[in-house]
Amino acid sequence: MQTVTFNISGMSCAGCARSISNVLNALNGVQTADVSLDQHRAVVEYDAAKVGPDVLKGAIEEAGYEVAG
Ligand SMILES: [Cu+2]
Repeated sequence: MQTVTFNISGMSCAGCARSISNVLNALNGVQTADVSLDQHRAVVEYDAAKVGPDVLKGAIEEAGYEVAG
């Protein structure tokens, strides 16, 4: 398992964090997605054989949020 952290802007409430969490968890290869509204951050544990940071980042952006770094 690999872990990656994304700094996310555009989250304004718990619903946003939940949306992002749902989107990430729906991806094949994602083990856990821990989204923090307070820290504007998502920590994702994933199987590198199935998915990568680019796909994870793309999914967050498609959900309507911005990823910085
Ligand atoms: Cu919200």
